[in-house]
Amino acid sequence: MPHGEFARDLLAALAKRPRQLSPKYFYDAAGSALFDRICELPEYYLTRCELGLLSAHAPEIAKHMGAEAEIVEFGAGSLAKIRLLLDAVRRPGRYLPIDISGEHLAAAARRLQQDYPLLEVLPVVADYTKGLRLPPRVRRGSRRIGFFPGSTIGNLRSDEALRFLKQAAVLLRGGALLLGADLVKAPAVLHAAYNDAQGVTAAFNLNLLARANRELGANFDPAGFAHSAFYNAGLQRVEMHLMSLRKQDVSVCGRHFEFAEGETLHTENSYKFTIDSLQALATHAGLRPGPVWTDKHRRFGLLWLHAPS
Ligand code: AVJ
Repeated sequence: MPHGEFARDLLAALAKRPRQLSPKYFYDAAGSALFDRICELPEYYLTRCELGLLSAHAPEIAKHMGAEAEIVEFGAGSLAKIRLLLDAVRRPGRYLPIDISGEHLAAAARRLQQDYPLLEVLPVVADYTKGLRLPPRVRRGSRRIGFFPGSTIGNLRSDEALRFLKQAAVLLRGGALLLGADLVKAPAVLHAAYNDAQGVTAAFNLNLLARANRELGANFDPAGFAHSAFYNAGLQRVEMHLMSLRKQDVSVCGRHFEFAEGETLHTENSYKFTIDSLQALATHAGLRPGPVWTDKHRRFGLLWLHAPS
């Protein structure tokens, strides 16, 4: 991603009230490494739960995918989850991981290609929340299966989520979308997942300021801000903020901004869903709900959503 976009969005976020920035800017190299550590935390059940569902049901999911399917992964990251599915697919067709971070994606795609020599791996550098064009299908009639794991859908506003699902319904016509999403649950469990004892999530959140300092020559004092994460029950979402601990001035790209004590920069929303709310949203987007896989505590859901032809 060009640095210009980060500068532009951060300046715009600081200029408006309330101050809010897209969570996509968490994921520079340091932020991606911190996110990988979050996935290993005892409190952060999401990744473990989803990996458990994927490995337990991979044979059944592979049957739904069919032979020589073309798998399109939205926001592909480290490409760990897809391996569980690829291992269960008899004849893999083509795999198109889509991510905004080109370097990260290219390296992960090379490693995957080495481990699955028969699979055609075709990385696509793009922002899948914007209009997305994919290379033509390998063969006419080959089935396209979308994969959107990690509850990344929870980072989108409801209008963005709807737009994404509508786009998926078109791109995957005749195939299906496998969607992983975090479910509404006891606030204490959610609170712990975003306020871990080791402070890794706090470091992940605060890295945004360090990134602005590194890339944009900003002068944020990371010690002058605190990690704040809480469950907003009315809106069914965990909110993350960076809260100014005192009145302070910050300069970014030569422009000055004042933070009052207690004022925040809103850095992320993580919406939580019910199976019903997800299926209703998907139906509204033109997808047709199919099988659902969930764990015994109903913490996380994997939904199969048909894309009609
Ligand atoms: C990868 C966006 C799903 O919202 O739970 C983890 C990112 N933020 N801890 C999430 C995240 C704080 C994560 N998603």
